[in-house]
Amino acid sequence: TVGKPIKCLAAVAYEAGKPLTIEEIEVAAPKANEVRIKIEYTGVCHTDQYTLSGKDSEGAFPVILGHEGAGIVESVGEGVTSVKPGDHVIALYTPECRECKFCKSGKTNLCGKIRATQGKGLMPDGTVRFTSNGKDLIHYMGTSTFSQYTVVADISVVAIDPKAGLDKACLLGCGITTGYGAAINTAKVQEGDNVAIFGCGAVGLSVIQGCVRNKANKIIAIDVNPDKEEWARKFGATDFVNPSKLPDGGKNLVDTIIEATDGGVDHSFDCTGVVSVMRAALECCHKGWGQSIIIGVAAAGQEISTRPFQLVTGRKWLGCAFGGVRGRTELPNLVQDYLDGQLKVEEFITHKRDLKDINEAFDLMHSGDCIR
Ligand code: NAD
Ligand code: AHE
Ligand code: ZN
Repeated sequence: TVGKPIKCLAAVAYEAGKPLTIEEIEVAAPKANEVRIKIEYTGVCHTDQYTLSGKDSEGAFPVILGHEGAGIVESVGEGVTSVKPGDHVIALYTPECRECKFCKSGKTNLCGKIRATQGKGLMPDGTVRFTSNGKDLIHYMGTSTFSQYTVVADISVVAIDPKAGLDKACLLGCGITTGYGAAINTAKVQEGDNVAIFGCGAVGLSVIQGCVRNKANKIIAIDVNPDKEEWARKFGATDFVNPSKLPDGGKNLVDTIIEATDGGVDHSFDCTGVVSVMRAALECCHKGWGQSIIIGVAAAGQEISTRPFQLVTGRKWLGCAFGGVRGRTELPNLVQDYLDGQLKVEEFITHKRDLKDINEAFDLMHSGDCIR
């Protein structure tokens, strides 16, 4: 049977730097190998704000943003076998086709199958499923969760245990999985390691959670927002440094961390997207083996730098997207960890807003008491 378009509300970003417009849009039926999802909940991630700001080199408008969403499958196109109507699902901005060179390598979670069209805001066939007053709206990160209904590729969705509330599960669609995975999959933090986490938003707090799980020794959290100290300690940080409160205004941040850890940390994580912070994160690593993981997303045109000597003397600079997690294979296990009480998720939820008030959610992101 051929599905019908659905009219629903969505938050449309018409222009960089402007608030989202809540309006009725039309969502076309899923084509072959596509899935239409009724989005129940979505988080707002710093990356949505970054694209809305106009600093994303791939950013394009008008667009429906949002990439941290969960919902219920409404209908599926021809050939879809992995999910069915009624399934509770999380949308995946990092798809998993299991047949491209990347997926088959076993070395990365970065699936290549639809990356080119996804980056242009298009479905894999090069067209869009959203219109407003007859005009096309583009997709975002293959997910576009700031809409009551969205359409995604079937490789960009995973079914989960319906026992997990979708208001919680949506956060596994980005922030929590990203930080937790970076600590466990990418850095492979070991028992007794010393670590430094720069930036204590949802991503940084999730890195802390992964380091605690792997029994790290010193877990040093760094943030310029003093309100984040309480948050970092609640998630298991053993130390907190506010660079702007150091005697020298932060210039000695790297030395402070090196002194506190007998020569530097085993692992550091940038969860800010600020390139000067990325440099500090690398340079506070231990000579010979310390590694720094870049998670933060930096504005178009920004570049990282350090003295090559930092790498000559054995430090490593790494990075990851979505915590190195293969969504279709691994997310059901993370949901299970949450259900078993092994993974904190509810703790990240500080504010809830209706879709019509989504612009408030963007404003709240800048306040210290808002995590997600
Ligand atoms: P957030 O805004 O909630 O948190 C960022 C934190 O960094 C805030 O607490 C802020 O006070 C702190 N900060 C800012 N500048 C700082 C500085 N100079 N020194 C120390 N702390 C500073 O953001 P989030 O949602 O947790 O995301 C964090 C970053 O990770 C963003 O850049 C986001 O775009 C990126 N991100 C990347 C991935 C990925 O897959 N690689 C996934 C999710 C988010
Ligand atoms: N479009 C940006 C790149 C942004 C970016 O790196 N995004 C991450 C996810 S951030 C989630 O909050 C990602 O998945 N990267 C891998 C990829 O293939 O995009 C730019 O700078 O052009
Ligand atoms: Zn995100």
